[in-house]
Amino acid sequence: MSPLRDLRELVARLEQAGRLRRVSVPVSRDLEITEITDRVSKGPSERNVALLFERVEGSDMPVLVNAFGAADRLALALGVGTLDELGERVAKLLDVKLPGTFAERLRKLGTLFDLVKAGPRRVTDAPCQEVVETERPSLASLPVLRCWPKDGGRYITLPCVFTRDPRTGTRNVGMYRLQVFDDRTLGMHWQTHKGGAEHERLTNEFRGTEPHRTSSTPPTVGAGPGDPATTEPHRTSSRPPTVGAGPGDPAKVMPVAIALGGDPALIYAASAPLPPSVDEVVFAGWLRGRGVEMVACRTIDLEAPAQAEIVLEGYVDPRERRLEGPFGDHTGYYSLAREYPVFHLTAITRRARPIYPTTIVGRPPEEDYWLGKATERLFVPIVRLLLPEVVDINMPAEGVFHNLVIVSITKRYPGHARKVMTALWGMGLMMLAKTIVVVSEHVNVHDLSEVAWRATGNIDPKRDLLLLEGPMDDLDHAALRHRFGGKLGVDATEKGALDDIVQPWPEEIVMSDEIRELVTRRWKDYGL
Ligand SMILES: Cc1cc2nc3c(=O)[nH]c(=O)nc-3n(C[C@H](O)[C@H](O)[C@H](O)COP(=O)(O)O)c2cc1C
Ligand SMILES: [Mn+2]
Repeated sequence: MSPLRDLRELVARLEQAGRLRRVSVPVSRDLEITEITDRVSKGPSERNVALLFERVEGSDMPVLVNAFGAADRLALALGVGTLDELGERVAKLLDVKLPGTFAERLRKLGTLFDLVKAGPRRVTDAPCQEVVETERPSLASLPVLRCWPKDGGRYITLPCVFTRDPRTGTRNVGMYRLQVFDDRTLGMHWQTHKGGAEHERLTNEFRGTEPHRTSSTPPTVGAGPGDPATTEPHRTSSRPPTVGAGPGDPAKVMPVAIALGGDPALIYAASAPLPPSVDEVVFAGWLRGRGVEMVACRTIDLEAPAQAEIVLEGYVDPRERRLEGPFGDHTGYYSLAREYPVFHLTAITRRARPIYPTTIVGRPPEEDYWLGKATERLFVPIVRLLLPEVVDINMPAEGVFHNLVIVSITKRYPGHARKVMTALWGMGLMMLAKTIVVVSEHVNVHDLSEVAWRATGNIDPKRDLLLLEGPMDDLDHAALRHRFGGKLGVDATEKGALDDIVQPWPEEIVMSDEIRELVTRRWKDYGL
């Protein structure tokens, strides 16, 4: 299957597969699209389809939602048969053992060749720049949704946010929601543990120094983010920024590009917790088997995906903060209003007739659960590289990623489950996991009924619970304090001599094979 290039190809493929419905009656972007999407996402699997709203009140742009909201649709978007194939591809890539036979060596070369093909391709003629608005650009034409009744405003929910490390030029792409403050200003909700926030801190540390340039060609339109004449923010809001002097000083701001739509693999990659040294654009290119096409932005020194529907160019001033939220979040609760950075728009570039992609988050399961599932499947082999005792991992919808991680292991020595818990808490964004349940290798981590049975029956709370404190997800409303709180490890493995138990561990009840076969053979005779 050839890799998908953009949202249009995704829409066409989903439609062919009968997994997309067009809604042609007029709908409101205020709450109505959310309620429709929420019902579809939580309904029976036949009803859980991608939706293309063709007539959204107040905008000419159709709205695409729930395109990634099921295993089969996400697999289709990422060009694999099943999400498990993602893990298999990573496992193959990570296999660093020197291959013995010539045929194996060739296969290995093929895998490396995939990586070479993954590099981004620079283009000059880009669909995302069919229309370029640099004079008084405005967000007003976008059908940005108001998702839930008590939201603090409208939110762009499926963006790819591009930033770079001011010292090295290393790119980051993250999916961070954006609150519309006015036609030229957005709240930038990158949480403190994320790549964009780190680039912002680095920009702050490096302020006063010459900004780092990655591209050899200077921006072609406009005088760059820092020219006070072009970027003095146009304020329509009554809430001025609360911290910092006026934005716009070139040495002190960071350029930011926000892409809406584009290569589906890149949209997924923006949501994936890759290590900071891994460029999401290269990763997306590897996923789709062909480098992502990138084009120079017009008013800032960054690149944007050429196949995007819409690109918002602008900058963030690290000294500026503004109240963002509340927002009905993927925890099922409203996240509280807090101080976050602010994005100032310098240009909009777009296709002539763009599709506006968005998503709904709320009480699980919603679309984002499936994006997380793809990450879980991809990361199992990466975790196993460092923790070979890990057999499988499940982060169920009910746990909204960080609340519950279930992991099965091959237990070999005293304290082994604790070693795995503490190692996971030290690995990238796994640091945010609140509860880690460790079960034995034979347990199916995806069977929540089995896990509940083992995890309550196989523990003595005095012996098998590990309680500690550490960094917590920004959105955790129950934590001791914001971004810091308690963590629970549950060792639900079977106990034995390794664990120094004083009463013998009983045997699990299993029928003999002989009788099972007999009953299967005679099943019809019983008249059941
Ligand atoms: C639909 C959706 C919305 C998200 N919104 C946010 C957000 O507002 N802020 C945030 O920090 N992370 C958000 N995330 C999670 C990040 O995208 C994720 O942690 C990713 O790893 C960030 O990229 P980074 O690791 O390069 O920072 C969201 C994820 C999804 C799927
Ligand atoms: Mn990243």
